[in-house]
Amino acid sequence: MVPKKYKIHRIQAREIISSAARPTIETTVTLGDRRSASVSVPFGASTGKREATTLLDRDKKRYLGTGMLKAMHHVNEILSAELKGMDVRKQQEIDQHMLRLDRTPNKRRLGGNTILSVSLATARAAALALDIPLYKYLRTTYNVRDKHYKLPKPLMVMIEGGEHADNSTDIQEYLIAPMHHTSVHESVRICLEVYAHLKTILQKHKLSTNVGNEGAYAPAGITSNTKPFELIIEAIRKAGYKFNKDMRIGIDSASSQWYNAKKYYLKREKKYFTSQKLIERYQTWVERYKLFYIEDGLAETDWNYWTLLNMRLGNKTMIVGDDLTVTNLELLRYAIDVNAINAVIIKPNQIGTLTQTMEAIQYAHEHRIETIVSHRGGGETNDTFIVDLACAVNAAFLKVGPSRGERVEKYNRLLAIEQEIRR
Ligand code: 2PG
Ligand code: MG
Repeated sequence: MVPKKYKIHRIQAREIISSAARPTIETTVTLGDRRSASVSVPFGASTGKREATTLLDRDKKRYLGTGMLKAMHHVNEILSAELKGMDVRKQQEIDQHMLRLDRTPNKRRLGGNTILSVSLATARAAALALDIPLYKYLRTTYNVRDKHYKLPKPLMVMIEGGEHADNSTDIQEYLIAPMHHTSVHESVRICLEVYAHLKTILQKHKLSTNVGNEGAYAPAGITSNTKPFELIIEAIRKAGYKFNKDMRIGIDSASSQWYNAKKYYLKREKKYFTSQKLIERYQTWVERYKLFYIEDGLAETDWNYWTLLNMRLGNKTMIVGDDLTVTNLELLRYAIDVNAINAVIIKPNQIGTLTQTMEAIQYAHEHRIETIVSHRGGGETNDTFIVDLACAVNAAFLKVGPSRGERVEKYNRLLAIEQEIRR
C-alpha cells in the first residue's frame, strides 16, 4: 500500500506562455493528501537534430501551430490515468513506464515536452512530500556520490547572435565565467558588473544595447565576429578585473546552424571554411583571446573533425558538445569513445526524462567529462528545476543569460540554495 502522502492522485497539464510569447506546457502532480507541485518546460531555438520531440499541435489556426492542446491531452487523458496510484518517490519506474508508453526513440508519440513535464513535476512533488529541498531529493534518489556540495559557477552569456538575435554575430553566444569561485554571490556579482560595463562600452562604440532571447546584448549591425571579444575584454577591465586572471571568455558557436554541404559559412566575414580551416580559426582565437570554452565549435554531424578539434585544443580549452550530444547517453558514449569532447551540455528537455538526464550526467562524471547545465534559448519559463539539478550533481557550470525575468529567476534560485547550504 502506498501511503496517501506519496500516492499520485492526479496529473494535469496547462498551456502557459513562454518567454518567446509562444505556448509551452506546465504540469501539476497532485498527491493523495492534495498537496501538489508544478513544473514548466522550455524549448530551444537552435536545436540539435536528435533532440526529443517538442510536440506541437500543428493547428495553424491556434498560435500558428505551436499550441499545446495535444500535449495537454496526453497528460490529462493518458499519463494521469497510467500513473495514478503510483508512489511518487519511484522516479525511475515512473520514467520507465512513460518510455514504454511512448515506444519511440525520440518521444515522438507523446512528446518529449509532455513526458519531461510529468517526469520533473513528479520529482518536485516527491521532494515536497518528503519535505526536503529538490536538490537534496535529486542527490539521494540518484545516489550522487559526492559528499559535499560544490555549487556551479555561473557561465553568463554577454553577447548573443545566431538564431537568438537578428542581424547580430554569427557566433551564437559570447560567454564569461569567473576564474576563482569562492561563492555564488561573488561570482554572480562580478559577472553582472561586467555586463553593466559592457552596456556603456557598446554605447561608446555606437552599438545598440538591445538584448536577444537570453537577455544578452545583441548589437544589431555588428560586422565582425571578433569585435565582441574586444568589447568584453574592455568591459572586464573597466569593471576592475583582470582578463584571463579573474574572468575568462568562451563561445557557443552553435555551428550546426551555419554548416551546409561540408562547409561552414561566416556571414559577417562572407567566408566559407572547411572543418580544418575553422579549427585553425579557433586556434587563433584561443591564442589571442584565451578562450577557455568552445561549445558546438563544429557541426553535430562533423564527427571526425571533432576529434581533431579536441586533440588540438582540448588541453587548453573546454571542448563542449551540445547539439552533438543532446543529453543522450548513446551519443555521449560515442563522443567519449572517439575523444570528441572533454565537457558536455546538459539540458533535460533535449532527452525528455529526469532519469535519462541523470544517466547522462553520471556517465559523463565517471569519465571525467565536465558538465554544464543549461537554459534554453527558444522559450524559457520561470521554472528553476535546472538549478536544483546542477547543484544536486555538482555540475561545473550553470549556463544562463544575464537578464530577463525567466533567466534571473534561475540565478536567484542559485543564490537561495547557496544561502541554505551555508546555514
Ligand atoms: C544553446 C542554447 C542555450 P538553444 O545552444 O546552448 O543557450 O540555445 O536553446 O536555442 O539551443
Ligand atoms: Mg549550445
